[in-house]
Amino acid sequence: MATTEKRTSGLPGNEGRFDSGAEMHAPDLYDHDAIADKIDGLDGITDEHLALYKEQGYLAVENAFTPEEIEAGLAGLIHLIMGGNPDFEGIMFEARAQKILSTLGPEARQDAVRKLMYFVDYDARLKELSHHRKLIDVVERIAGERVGLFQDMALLKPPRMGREKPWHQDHAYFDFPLDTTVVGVWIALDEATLDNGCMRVLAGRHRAGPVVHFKRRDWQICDTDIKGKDGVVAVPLKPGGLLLFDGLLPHGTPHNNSPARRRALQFHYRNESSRKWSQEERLAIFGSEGKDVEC
Ligand SMILES: O=C(O)CCC(=O)C(=O)O
Repeated sequence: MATTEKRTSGLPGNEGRFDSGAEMHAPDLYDHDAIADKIDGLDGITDEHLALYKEQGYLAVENAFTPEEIEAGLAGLIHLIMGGNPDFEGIMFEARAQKILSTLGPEARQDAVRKLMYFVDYDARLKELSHHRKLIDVVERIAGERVGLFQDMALLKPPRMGREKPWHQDHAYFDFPLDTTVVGVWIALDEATLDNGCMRVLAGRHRAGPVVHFKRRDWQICDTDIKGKDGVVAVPLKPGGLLLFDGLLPHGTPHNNSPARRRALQFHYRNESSRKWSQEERLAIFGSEGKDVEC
């Protein structure tokens, strides 16, 4: 990988940014038809697996990172949440934490965070994960050329509180033409289970192209476009497992109703030869309500 693109979070200071919140999703919105098969380790990915990635739009891999690497990544996130790097401003808290944030101690404060954005330049441990040689090799095999990291975020679903990330295509958030290879990498830092909000994907649907998104509980695919569709695959993962997925693959995660944390990193890479689009070009494809949205 040659580059990390220069990115800014656009987020104001650590203390004041809250998710907008939303009503609860329908209880059956994330029902699944199957559980994803897993590959053991990034070294285990064969050309047949890559062909499967093209067909189904995702690959799930257990043991992609060692426990030490995951511990380092978590330590990096917690360091940033606790204000360990005063230059870092990319934290958003859960809407439900708004009234109580100032009363929270360090542990409880961590469980009020919804997400962190654009952090790899603020913590070497997180940067190392995003530039992990074995991971980049796999992403470059998918892209067929060198890739660059263009987005990094971490969505943490605090116990009981972590709200859903409604069904969406990540490409809808990015100003890149549709022929860009966008590869998402979602890394489990805790065990991600059916109960605490593991990923759900609509297998193979990336091949049918873009879906118009609307502002509902988020910038999202309408529930009615998902409900009753065959091919929903749930992707529970152990810590250190990861999901590789196509930028056009519809995916989402339900509310965390469990007492367990569900913390994850998400990196996005694109092929280096890709062009940029204007926001207007993106909105013309994915829907006009998606101005200035972020994943
Ligand atoms: O981590 C999650 O729950 C979902 C993250 C996601 O899909 C996204 O932000 O695009």
